[in-house]
Amino acid sequence: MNLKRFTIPEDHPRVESLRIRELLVEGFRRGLVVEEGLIAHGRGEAFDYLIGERTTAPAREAIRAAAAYLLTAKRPVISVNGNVAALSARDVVRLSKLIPAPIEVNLFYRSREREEAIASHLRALGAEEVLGVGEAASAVIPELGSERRRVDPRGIFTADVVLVPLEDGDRTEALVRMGKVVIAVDLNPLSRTARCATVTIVDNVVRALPALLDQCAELRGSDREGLLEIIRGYDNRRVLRRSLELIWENLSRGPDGFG
Ligand code: PTJ
Repeated sequence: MNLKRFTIPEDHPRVESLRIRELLVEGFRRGLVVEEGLIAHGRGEAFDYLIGERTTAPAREAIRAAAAYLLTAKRPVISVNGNVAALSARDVVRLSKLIPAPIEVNLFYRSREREEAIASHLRALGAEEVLGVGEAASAVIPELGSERRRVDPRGIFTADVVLVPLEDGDRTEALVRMGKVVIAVDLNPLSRTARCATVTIVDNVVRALPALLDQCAELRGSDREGLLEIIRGYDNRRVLRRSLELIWENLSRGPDGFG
């Protein structure tokens, strides 16, 4: 199936951003992404612009802490929604093998068709087992109204560390209430997800996941005490504040602050 409709000129000044959009549109046409996911991406793009469309120093600090949490976890899990499947499925599969951690499909706009489409997309890229599809999501996150409450007892329900790249806030809050460590990737440092998560990586998921892979590969050989030291030294409030200050600094340079 040829999903390409338009050619993006290589020399376009915003070629990278346009390519990312195209991945989402392709994901939408394949039934992975929901219409609302395209809108959510637009909000993300606006914040990406404000942080300078690069992985900032505070994001790198969060990525380091995220790697330390994932590598010391007893039962880590990677949660995947439609946007993440369209943008970063390959990196999710790589990360799942490297940590190692199972992948669970967990959707806000849940439908069996999308669950299956996302799971088979991940399997086609090498995922061995994908949790959370259909009846497998038989456990319930307490005090959560959305469809995201239904989770796999072998995955998110019993996990100690949950990676939620690109998320809506209510589940992050509920997972933290359950005593879990939540690592979020969210371009909006002011979102509820960003403010509730244990570790918030304020970065585009397309840059954050490759950086997290590199960081996990680098730290994998470290001893447990060294990783726990990274965790103890991490302060998410400070990192969020620093991300906001960077946005402020970019804005205060005025029209010349942006490329
Ligand atoms: O696939 P589903 O059914 O689970 O639905 C997925 C969406 C994204 C539609 C759903 O989770 C949703 O509505 O999310 P929100 O509440 O719009 O939140 C998405 C957050 O992700 C916002 O804070 C955006 O700024 C942020 N965001 C969007 N694109 C990216 C991003 N963060 C990192 N990388 C991106 N590419």
